[in-house]
Amino acid sequence: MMVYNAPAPRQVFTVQAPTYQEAVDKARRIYGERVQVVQHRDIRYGGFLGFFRREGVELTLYLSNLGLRRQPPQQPLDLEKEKEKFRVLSPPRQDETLKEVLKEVQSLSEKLGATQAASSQKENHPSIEKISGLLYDNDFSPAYVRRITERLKKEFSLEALEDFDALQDAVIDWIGESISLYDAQKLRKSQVYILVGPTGVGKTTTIAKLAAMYGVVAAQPLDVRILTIDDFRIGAKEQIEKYGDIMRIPVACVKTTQDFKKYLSLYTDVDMILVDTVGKSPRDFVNLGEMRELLDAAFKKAGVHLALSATTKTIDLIEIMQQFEPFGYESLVITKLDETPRIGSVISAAAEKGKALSFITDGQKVPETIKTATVSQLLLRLAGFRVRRDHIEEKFGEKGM
Ligand SMILES: Nc1nc2c(ncn2[C@@H]2O[C@H](COP(=O)(O)OP(=O)(O)OP(=O)(O)O)[C@@H](O)[C@H]2O)c(=O)[nH]1
Ligand SMILES: [Mg+2]
Repeated sequence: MMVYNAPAPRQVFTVQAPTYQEAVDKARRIYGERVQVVQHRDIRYGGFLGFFRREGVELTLYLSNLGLRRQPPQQPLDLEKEKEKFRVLSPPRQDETLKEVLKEVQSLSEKLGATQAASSQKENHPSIEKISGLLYDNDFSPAYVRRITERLKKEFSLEALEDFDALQDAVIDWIGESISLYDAQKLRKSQVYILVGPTGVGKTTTIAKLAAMYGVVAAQPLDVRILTIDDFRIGAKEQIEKYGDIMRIPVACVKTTQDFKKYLSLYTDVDMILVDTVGKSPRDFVNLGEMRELLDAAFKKAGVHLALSATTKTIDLIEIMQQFEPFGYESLVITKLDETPRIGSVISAAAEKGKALSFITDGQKVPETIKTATVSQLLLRLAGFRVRRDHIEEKFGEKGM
């Protein structure tokens, strides 16, 4: 919302609107109940470069101190009375006042004209176009880019827009603020970690990385088990068993809900049970339903997390997120960040759906290519921007650690 400076008492100012009533309403909305009409005149106003100008009314007003005390704040303005006041002020003896008022009106109209010109200049300002180009280069969604450019137009004056470095700093800060992070500490409490997601995004690999992270390389390794419900494809079970063997972490394959329940009751003393799920296409709802049933068996102490590949377009990410919504997933794991220099699609989709990021993975090697997501790591991946590492680490460094 535009911020108006309240005029000093007795200082005149103008308001323009299509009709007298709308002008009064607008004045009261902006300046409050104390507005008093000094004069009104018919004008042509608004428009762009002289086109699309509309007919309307311009009121000259001032803020009354007296009226304030007499009039309760919420009492509607009596239009007839206001018009009457205008008529009272009109007679010749008020000539001097009117002259002054008109002079003031003229200077205010000039100021207003300048503001309108500034806002249209901002519209196509090279700095804003450059920022928007950079955001698109990073694959941010059109909606996200629009939000940023609108905010720039609102918060930066025409002169301030010339300082491109300051603009970049602000935009990077805003992007950082739009990223929400999942508190990884919660994982230790939920015991069962279930990773869902579309085919081939890297669920199995991520489960292996998490098993290593928590069960092997941690300062105080947890007692970890892996369950896989991916029993259908040739080689799928072997893939996760191979990792399990190397890390000496037991891997079990579950085929039915009964199986799943059995393992959960067997593993009551285990610190963390990582569940790798079958990678069906998110469009395959029947299978999602089956999987949901399986997951329900562990639901109370389980946290579901959604794996998404950073190489996916925003619009597809949003569709996938929507289709996995019935699982009530708690966070997003972003995989394959090494395969794309562009992180805008992931940031845009997560911001749009209000989801938090927990981990990012950036390679095929197990276990070193997984990290707890931090704002700084993501911002440092922005291409084309001048990213000040010191500044963002100071501002966001602690988040997600
Ligand atoms: N570059 C890169 N490749 C990855 C990453 N994570 C996984 N992969 C690779 O992506 C491919 C698929 O990984 P999987 O872990 O089998 O994926 P999945 O989601 O379990 O696949 P399905 O079980 O078939 O749905 C493998 O070649 C992995 O090595 C990553 O962070 N970066
Ligand atoms: Mg898999």
